[in-house]
Amino acid sequence: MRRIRANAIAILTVAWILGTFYYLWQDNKPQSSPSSSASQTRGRSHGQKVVPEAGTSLYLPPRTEQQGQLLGGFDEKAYLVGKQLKPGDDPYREHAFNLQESDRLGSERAIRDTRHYRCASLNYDTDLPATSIIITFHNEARSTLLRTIKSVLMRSPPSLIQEIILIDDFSSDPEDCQLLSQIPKVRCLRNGRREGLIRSRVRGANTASASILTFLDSHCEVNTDWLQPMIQRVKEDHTRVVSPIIDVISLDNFAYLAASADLRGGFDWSLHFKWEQIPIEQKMARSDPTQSIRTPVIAGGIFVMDKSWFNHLGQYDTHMDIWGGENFELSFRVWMCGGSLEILPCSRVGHVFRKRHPYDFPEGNALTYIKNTRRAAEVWMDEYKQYYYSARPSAQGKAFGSIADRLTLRRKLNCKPFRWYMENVYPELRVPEQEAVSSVLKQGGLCLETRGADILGLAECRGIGANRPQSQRWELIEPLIRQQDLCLAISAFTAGSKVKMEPCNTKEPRQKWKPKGTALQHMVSGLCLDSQTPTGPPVITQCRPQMASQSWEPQVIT
Ligand code: UD2
Ligand code: MN
Repeated sequence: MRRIRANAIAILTVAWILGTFYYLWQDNKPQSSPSSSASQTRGRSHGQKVVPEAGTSLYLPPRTEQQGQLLGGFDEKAYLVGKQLKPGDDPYREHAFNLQESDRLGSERAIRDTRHYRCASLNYDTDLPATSIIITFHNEARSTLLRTIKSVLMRSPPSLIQEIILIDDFSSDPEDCQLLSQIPKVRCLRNGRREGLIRSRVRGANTASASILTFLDSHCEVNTDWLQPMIQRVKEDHTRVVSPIIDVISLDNFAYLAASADLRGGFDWSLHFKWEQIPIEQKMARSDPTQSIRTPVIAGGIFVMDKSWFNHLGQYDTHMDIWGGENFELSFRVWMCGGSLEILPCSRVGHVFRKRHPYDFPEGNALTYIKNTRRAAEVWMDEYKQYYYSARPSAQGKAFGSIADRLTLRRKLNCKPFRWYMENVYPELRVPEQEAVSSVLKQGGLCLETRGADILGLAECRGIGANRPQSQRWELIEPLIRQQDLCLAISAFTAGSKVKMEPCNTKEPRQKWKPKGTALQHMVSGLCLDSQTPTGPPVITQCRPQMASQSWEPQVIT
């Protein structure tokens, strides 16, 4: 009898061990990636680098006592079954990721703790303030949305989660959101029309009751202790805006992959976001891998910010539509108006990076991106916006609405110029080499010329092409009007003041000009270059459009 019992125990033990191994194997098994519509690549992971896994250890989520009650009366099975892929459907069609894999995973899976091992021994204040989590979505898959919410509830200290605010941006099925509000702490707001993520987040922020805001995309999974480092940094200094390292959730097999910890956010002049290596000097100076990383811009979707600071700085530009550009606008504003942006390596959040937008843009994808980035450039980039227009010529002339309110905000907040941002925050962003194009400045049949050291006047245009004399050749490189090393400068800021030549200096306000119709306006005084009499030296006078003496036609010398 005793032997039978011993055998039974032995068999059960072996079965248990085999079962455990099978479970581990299943979990690590690479999934097949079916052919997909994802071939229309747009490279939207912006160069996020994934670090190969070193000795994967299976991390099981902490089973707190609360676990069972995390979802309250919410019927998870019914919610997920309500919207599953039908046999034969393309699993990538609706969401631009493999829905079949996402559904198969379940709502609560173990993910590897991808932080540097030294992060685990850091301590945080015991009295950190709670946060409102804000998640906006438009037709998100139920399985990814629920996994985002559950990961937050599972992997955050409950006392830090005041509420989770979902903004349903007019998804086709209102129940996607409504049903989730049965989960304790989850609130659901539905837009009466499609607003886009920018206005939706502002709506969420306006109803948030905590003093700290945390923004997440609707297809994330937060990792171990993701929240404490971010709240700690914001508590210490409310002007900091902080982001985690954004790990990669594969859009094909939903594997959770660690992203490189040596990256920060950057961009090129077309305002295209990209991940880039931390500059080498900063990398060398980093003795502590848990230290925060200063970043010129944030990716945009996942960040923590003090609510009063968010409001004080003007929330978002709510005239931006649907998607895109708001991350630049927010980043420039935070840096230029007295705050800072950083990435915290001890906070990790996974995100499904996609290769195309799975949703429509009512005004079209390209026009919307141009409108949004153009608003950011016009409000924040000062004279550097010319590089944006050179990199994105199609933006010229496209509608972008009124920016008067945002310019008022910038003035009210007394923000620094974009030049300051370039010199102090992002000196690595190179200003494109300007091709010096020589022109003549024609007025009627006459040309502006220099006579001797610094005297100017109008004279008959001479020579053609390469035979034009040097004294009639001008290079218009905003804001300067150059002739070799000398630049056009006003002698005083009052109307009637003479214009002369002096050594070029881009920081000299007397040398800054911009085109205004066919006139050339001095940027600081607002007065225009005026020939007055054809023989005398030019002066600056009140701008009067259509005045012949203020009309200058630059003609490129070929
Ligand atoms: C990145 C950001 C994203 C946003 C965007 C630029 C990350 C991880 N993601 O793009 O948050 O800053 O760059 O704008 O940094 N959504 C709506 N209404 C819409 C369109 C989108 O609610 O009309 C939601 C969408 O369901 C998602 C979020 O906004 O939860 C971001 O959209 P995405 O995931 O398509 O953007 P992503 O990750 O490519
Ligand atoms: Mn996203």
